[in-house]
Amino acid sequence: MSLDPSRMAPMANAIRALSMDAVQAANSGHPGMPMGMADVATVLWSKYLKFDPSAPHWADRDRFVLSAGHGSMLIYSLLHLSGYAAPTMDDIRNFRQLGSPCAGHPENFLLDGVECTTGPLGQGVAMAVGMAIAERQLNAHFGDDLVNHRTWAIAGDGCLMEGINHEAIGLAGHLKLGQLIVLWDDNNITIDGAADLSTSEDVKARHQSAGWHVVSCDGHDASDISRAIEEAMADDRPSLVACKTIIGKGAPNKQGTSATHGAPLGPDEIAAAREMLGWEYEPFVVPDDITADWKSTGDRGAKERAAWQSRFDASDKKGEFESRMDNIAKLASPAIEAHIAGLVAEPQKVATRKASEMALGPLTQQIPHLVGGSADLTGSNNTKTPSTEPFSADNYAGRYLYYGIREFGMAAAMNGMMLHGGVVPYGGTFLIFSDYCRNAIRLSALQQTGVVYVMTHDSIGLGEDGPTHQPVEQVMSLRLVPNLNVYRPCDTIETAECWALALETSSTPSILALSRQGLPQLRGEGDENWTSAKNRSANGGYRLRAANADRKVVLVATGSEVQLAVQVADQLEQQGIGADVVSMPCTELFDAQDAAYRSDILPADTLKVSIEAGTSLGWERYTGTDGINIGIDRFGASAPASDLFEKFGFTADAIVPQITNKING
Ligand SMILES: Cc1ncc(C[n+]2csc(CCOP(=O)(O)OP(=O)(O)O)c2C)c(N)n1
Ligand SMILES: [Mg+2]
Repeated sequence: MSLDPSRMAPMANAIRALSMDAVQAANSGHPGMPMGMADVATVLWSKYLKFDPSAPHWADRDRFVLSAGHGSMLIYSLLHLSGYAAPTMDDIRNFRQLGSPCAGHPENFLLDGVECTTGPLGQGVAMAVGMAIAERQLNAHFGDDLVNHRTWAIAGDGCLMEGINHEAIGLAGHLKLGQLIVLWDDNNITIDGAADLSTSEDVKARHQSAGWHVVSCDGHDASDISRAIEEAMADDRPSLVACKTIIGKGAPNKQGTSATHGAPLGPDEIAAAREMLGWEYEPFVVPDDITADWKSTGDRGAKERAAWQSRFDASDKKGEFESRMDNIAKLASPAIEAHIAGLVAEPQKVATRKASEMALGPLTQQIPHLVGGSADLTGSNNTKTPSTEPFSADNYAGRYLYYGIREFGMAAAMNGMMLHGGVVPYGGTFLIFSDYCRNAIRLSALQQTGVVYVMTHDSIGLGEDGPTHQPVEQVMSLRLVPNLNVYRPCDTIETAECWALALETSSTPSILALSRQGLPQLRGEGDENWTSAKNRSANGGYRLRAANADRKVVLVATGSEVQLAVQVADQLEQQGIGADVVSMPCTELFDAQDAAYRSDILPADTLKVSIEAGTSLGWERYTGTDGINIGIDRFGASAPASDLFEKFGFTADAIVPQITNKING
């Protein structure tokens, strides 16, 4: 159907009314952005966006990202009005209240149609880039018949001002992601006042120089908006549509000012806005004719979906496509069985980053979903395998992204790829630069996207590059993030096990903290005929070696320090002091074990000693306050790794006396 443009103004006003009334009822929220972008959103949803409210998970739907997440009432209005099952009008009435899916900022896990969680400015656009990458990747394999959709993002001045925007548009321009269209709410207002208080950059020229197509329009003129969108759709570059808008449009005294950005308009201004808009209905009432117009916006998508479904049903790629969109959990462990058998037969002393590459060999060979990459550290992160050809503008079938020096952009793009579906991304950088991606890692966890971060050079053990590159607080601080599994494996077999676990937890992201330096293989015995049931890392921490003499000590270590714990145990045993060695590759998984298991591994009547070349704070949870925590609570130094471990007390000779002194009182 094609809506009469004159019908669009009342449709847009329905968004305005719902937004100002919901914010007023909550006495909190952001009316300005939804009111300002109501016209653009109405044109997009009624004429161009490919969606079917009755099938929100339809794989070939367009993706719509509200990057300016503070304007959440815009997407709640759109979903409700166009006929999604949720949010209901009651949900909208309860905007921002406990239990309402209409949270302060849009959350992907609360509502279908909210493709990603937004609010941290800039990341929505960067996730949209990831979605557009995933779309092209799948298109290259399955063709236009099954995968051919656009990714749309609405972005504010803030989204485009954030540093991550530079990374995101650079990547999108380079990859020529022509199916990506960003609609810029060009209102020259941010919280502090006029945007030009803080910026005078030419946003359009910046996009052009990054290889984007740029077009402008009057964001309150439906036909001009259509013209610009059609131009953007026709261009084979990613497009920025600069929509000149008035923030809070419709509120006669406050529109155009930052007063409408993030506060209720107040009863008087709302009454005046009703007058100005000719909106004579009570709060949360939308008249039938306007509701009917809105409901009809989904008709086009329903038809397109039906046509897609017939193509899909007739396609010889149907089964393959379904398995691509499916969870990969079942595939991960079987893929590494032969690899682990090889390690049992022939132990290998390699860095865990190398062990990761070895595990990735069969994983990427057997799991087509896996799309790797690195932020310009491919050779150091060991993320590239023979099965993953580069993904580029000339080869969207590729499975390896050269993200460039864009750690934050990479992390956000990976979130977008995973949220899109059909693709499970992993990406590498140095662990120290996890801080550069930090808020995207947090959003992986919040959004329940099981992306895998391959973060190498995980301690002072990286040596000569010195303290700028040596993680100290990173491993422990990442453990603080809810719903994030931080793995620090100690050898080849643990690394493969952690990879399997990381891929089996599709709604929990994982960080693999991997060593630069070579580590002996400590596992092998008992690992014959390995299957997922024998994945010892699955318990998070386990007894790698039991005490011989009467057990007095339990040494708990991670990653490169597990071999050291073994040396310490040897020396203690020589003195007749029994010591268990517990390897703890993932504290989160250990915490999830039952109390009996945990107290068997960390018995109350022993001296517990943690050894990790990182911040010691936090290890008391496992050692008790009367244990010993061997860590490093200062910045490292530039020197060969062995000298650093010696200087900072990570030697058996330095640790053993601390333990014997404590035992002997
Ligand atoms: C990373 C980040 N920094 C700061 C904020 C707080 N914040 C929310 S909206 C906004 C700026 C608003 O400017 P704009 O994007 O132009 O939105 P508009 O006022 O036009 O709606 C800020 C600073 C945020 N949400 N995310
Ligand atoms: Mg603005």
